Amino acid sequence: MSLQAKKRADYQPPAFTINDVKMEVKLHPTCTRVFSEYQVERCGNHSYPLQLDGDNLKLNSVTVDGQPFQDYVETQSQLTLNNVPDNFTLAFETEIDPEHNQALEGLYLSAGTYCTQCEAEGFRRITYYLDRPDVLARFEVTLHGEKEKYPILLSNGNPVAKGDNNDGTHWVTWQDPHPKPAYLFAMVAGDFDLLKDTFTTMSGKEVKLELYVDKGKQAQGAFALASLQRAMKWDEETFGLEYDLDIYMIVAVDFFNMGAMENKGLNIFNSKFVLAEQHSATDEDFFNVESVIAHEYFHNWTGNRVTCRDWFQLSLKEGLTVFRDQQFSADMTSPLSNRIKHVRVMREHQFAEDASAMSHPIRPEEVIEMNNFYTVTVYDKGAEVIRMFHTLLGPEKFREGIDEYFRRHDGQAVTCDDFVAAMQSVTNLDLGHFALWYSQSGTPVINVTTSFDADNGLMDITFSQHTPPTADQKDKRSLFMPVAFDCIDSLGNHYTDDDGQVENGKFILDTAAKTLHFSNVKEALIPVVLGNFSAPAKVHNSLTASQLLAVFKYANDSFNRWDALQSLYDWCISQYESNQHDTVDESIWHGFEQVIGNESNNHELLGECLVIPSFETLCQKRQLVDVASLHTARNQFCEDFAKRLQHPLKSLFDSINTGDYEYSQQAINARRCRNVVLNHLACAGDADAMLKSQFENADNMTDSLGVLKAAQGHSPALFESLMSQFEQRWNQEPLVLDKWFGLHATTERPDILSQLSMLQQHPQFAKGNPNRVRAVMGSFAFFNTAGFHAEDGGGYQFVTDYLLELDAVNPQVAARIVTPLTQWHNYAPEYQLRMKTQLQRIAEHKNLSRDLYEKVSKSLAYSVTSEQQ
Ligand code: B3K
Ligand code: ZN
Repeated sequence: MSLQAKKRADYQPPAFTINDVKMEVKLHPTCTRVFSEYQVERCGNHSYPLQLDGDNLKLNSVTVDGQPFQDYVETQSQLTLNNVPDNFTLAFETEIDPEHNQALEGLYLSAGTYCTQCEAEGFRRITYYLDRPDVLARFEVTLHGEKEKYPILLSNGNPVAKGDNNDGTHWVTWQDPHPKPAYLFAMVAGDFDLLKDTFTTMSGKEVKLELYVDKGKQAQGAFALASLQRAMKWDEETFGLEYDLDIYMIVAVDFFNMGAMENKGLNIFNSKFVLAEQHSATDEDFFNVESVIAHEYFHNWTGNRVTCRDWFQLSLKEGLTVFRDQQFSADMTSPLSNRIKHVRVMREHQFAEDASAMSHPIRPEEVIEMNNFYTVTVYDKGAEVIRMFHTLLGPEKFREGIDEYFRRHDGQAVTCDDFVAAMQSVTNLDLGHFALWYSQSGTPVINVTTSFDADNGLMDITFSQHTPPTADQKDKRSLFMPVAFDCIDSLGNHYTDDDGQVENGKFILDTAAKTLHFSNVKEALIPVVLGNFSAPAKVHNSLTASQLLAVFKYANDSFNRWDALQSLYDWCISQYESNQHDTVDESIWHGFEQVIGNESNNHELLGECLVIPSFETLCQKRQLVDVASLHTARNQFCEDFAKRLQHPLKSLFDSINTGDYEYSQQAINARRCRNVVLNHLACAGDADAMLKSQFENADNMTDSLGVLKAAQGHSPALFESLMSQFEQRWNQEPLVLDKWFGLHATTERPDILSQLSMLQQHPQFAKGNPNRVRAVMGSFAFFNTAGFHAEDGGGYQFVTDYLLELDAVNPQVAARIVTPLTQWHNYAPEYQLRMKTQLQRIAEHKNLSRDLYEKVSKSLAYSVTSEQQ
């Protein structure tokens, strides 16, 4: 196992390429045989040997141009063939053991289904190959399997032949006409229910759509199929992009390391992002299904047709595809809730990653285990960078740039620089400077300062930017960012700057500082900064409580309005932290009351604005957090909020009539708002009757879960009894049971560790099932603040003990769940010490995976400077 980092700067083009691949796969649980035949071509004039990647394969035979070949060396991770011709046919046979493959990479057999996961470097677990994204080949695959157990045999492209063998097995041959890198390869064998439909593309081609789900789950697949059709249409209308094969297949499986995978023509999905119907799925589940279905579909152009030259360029496909799915979801649902959802992810998780030992630019410079770099930085900050292109260029120019990108690079494996160059070709803006976003890590901070000259009616507003040093990079430069800006006074009048630097509601901050001047001003103006979160930055804009309430009332941008309330909540909680509860005075409570009263019909806005910032978001605005004191302050504020505002909240609750279940945006907004309010009412106390009544009458999962969440923190006895009813009802539905596991794991109670142990003993818990492990251990580590950060260090130790076992089974999932421990730098010294003690235990563990090694060793080596604090 190599623990050496690979560096972006060391990229070399491949010495050989493979143009055509023929594979014959004979499925067997413990001894699957793979016959591979490649047309290999030497690239350029050199005499290097051919080095193929492999991972734990058993090699049975090798031929070159049909002749037995012996001049090779085999190691655990490579097959080196010496003295090969310039153009030749290489054929060999390897053996693998899918049943014991619990890492769920390569070919694995879980719950009676064979399936594959090859991104990033899983194909080498199936056969020897040039397993890198810049080697593109045409694939033909013949799959053989037992006919009775595996009536369905799938691979990429189109089925071209099939037949029966005389030993109870059958076979199907698939051809994919589009050259592709091996990470997009897929195979599936199993027995499924099938949902079928078609889509006629804008040029009139009929595409077959096939969705494969577990037996008996057909009714839960309809929404996903309809989402696919919406995504196909949207991509034609928005980007002019059409699908390019005759068939598009999606298979849902229960054992999957992440959300889904965009294999060419054969997406494989975690069933969590396919199955949805009103009784068992929440509105959020429906939303996620639609967005992940769209994301994987959009990859067909941004990822598959134009792919990445090397894995350092991952954001080329992921940032762009996340941006595309965000735009799609905004068009299908609600732009505001979407934007808020994404900003929450940025603030809670991406800013935390920037501040941690794992900080990296959206295009990382060095990597030990590629699977560790499917991060919120590469994905979500990557999407923010694409969004800034969109903001800076405007939608038309952005589309022109995208068209040019496809015109130049369709069928190629390219870099982020190629993307920027295509965009640059349609604009006069200096994208050279803008491109710093690809190489500079860290969260920029925009400081807003004002000076008001009352005598002359003049006001200056200065914006200065700096990016604190990060673990991976000390020196930072000024970034080029679009700053959406509005300026108001306390009565809601809007002002424009004297020099017209603000154009179309934004200006460009591309230097260390910039000042806007205002004249004829009668009172100190209120700067309203970063509308719609126009750049992935933190803003320090010290507005008073009454100014924040004015922003909520008068700002043009709904995101700014929401954000003003978030800042106000944050400020109130900080007053509670320093025991100055009284500074949160009547005028502020009255302000909140007005928010509720004035917007009572705007369920979308209130559904977002009445959510108090999470503990994780609050952490990002604080240093060396004393967990217990911030947690207590937040809880106290929540309680006061609920009690003081109980009447207006109750009237709001009563005024929202959600009616019979309907999946429409209006109904979703109403349910969301009602459940947010329900949570406050439960916090105020005496709400058991309401909770019970909603639980008993709910005709949908959103409302049932709304009750459980509200009862969880505020009505322990009721929570227990509802949870056991819930378990009985949903015992046979794995996705709903995951919610039950997750609720238990996030309940704050003194005996949480023994609860967790009991959950792990539950007959339906399995260490090999990533959804279950995430529901229990992931939920606990990420979201059970009191339990995970318990002052005796028991929470950290519990997670560590588990991770050490899990690492031997599924290192990818273990490396995800270790994340909260690696973010020790955020907390007060006594917490840091306890967290590092556990990280040290992991570091000392024998046979640690590369995945955990990379994250834990970096985290332990990190020393935080005062500048970073
Ligand atoms: N491209 C895959 C992610 C693969 C993760 C490998 N560890 C899903 C997606 O982003 O669409
Ligand atoms: Zn993706």
